[in-house]
Amino acid sequence: MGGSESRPQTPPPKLLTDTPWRSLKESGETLENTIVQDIKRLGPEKSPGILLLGPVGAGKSSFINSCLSVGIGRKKSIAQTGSDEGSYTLEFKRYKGSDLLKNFRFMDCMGIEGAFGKGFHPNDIIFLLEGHVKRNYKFDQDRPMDKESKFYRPNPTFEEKTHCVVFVIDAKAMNDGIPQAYVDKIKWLQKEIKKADVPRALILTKCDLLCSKVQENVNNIFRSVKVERAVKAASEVFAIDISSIHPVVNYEVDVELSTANNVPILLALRQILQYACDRVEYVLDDSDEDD
Ligand SMILES: Nc1nc2c(ncn2[C@@H]2O[C@H](COP(=O)(O)OP(=O)(O)OP(=O)(O)O)[C@@H](O)[C@H]2O)c(=O)[nH]1
Ligand SMILES: [Mg+2]
Repeated sequence: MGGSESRPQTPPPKLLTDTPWRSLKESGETLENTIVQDIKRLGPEKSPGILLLGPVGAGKSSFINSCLSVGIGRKKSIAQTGSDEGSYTLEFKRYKGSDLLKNFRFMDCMGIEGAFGKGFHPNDIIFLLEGHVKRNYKFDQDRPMDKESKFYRPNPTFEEKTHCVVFVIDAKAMNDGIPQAYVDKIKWLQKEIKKADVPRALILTKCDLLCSKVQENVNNIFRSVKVERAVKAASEVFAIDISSIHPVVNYEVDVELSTANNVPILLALRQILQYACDRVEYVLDDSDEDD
């Protein structure tokens, strides 16, 4: 009798939970249609602006492409994505949605880097929230925008301002542990955003790279143990409630849209748009009282 044969084997770690960790009343195409209808019903009086922020290579530009694709019902790849030594996106870009997203604008920024004097300059957030930055402004890692710049807009309109900030974080990096320097920069940004009363949501990208079960089938995203862990970690590290954190797989590999990919993106999008519309309503209401 060989001793090794009778030794009890440790079962492999569970990759999927028995019931989804995020409970949803519907699923599949039914849920997809419900969310699309919910978004169609959002009729903001003025067009909100959504600003994307996050570390270099986290998938900010890809998430904008995913949203614009879902909005138009076919793959759209207008924001430049890729990887480079530093941030791939170097200029401030604004993209207007079409069809389902015709009332919304998305704003893309240079990526945040951990080191001081590298990547997105945190002080730029103040001008970005207030709408002072014109399209194609080339971010300067050493200094924030100044009022003398030809890209400085002195009198922004309501629609040029930011009405929701979306932090984009790589889910795998979240599980591996985000370096403290990034966390500190993001926390500082959050403080400024809170001061300006702008709502925040957080997207966890690349869940396919975090969990093999999600890679196999994106429908597993709300049953993935690793994804759930990443969501909880993000909530703790960035002090954002779990219900405002959304795991997704961006449309970077697939050629065609699918319900499985659409659903997590739409769930994220519906909340971001609702937050942005609430902010628009609040600001307009507030300015009425000033009259
Ligand atoms: N597998 C996978 N790859 C992704 C996903 N999202 C983004 N990527 C890839 O990650 C890389 C970086 O994505 P970008 O969208 O350019 O990231 P970014 O945050 O805009 O980066 P910077 O502009 O450099 O700050 C690209 O090669 C994308 O194809 C995802 O959900 N899954
Ligand atoms: Mg980018």
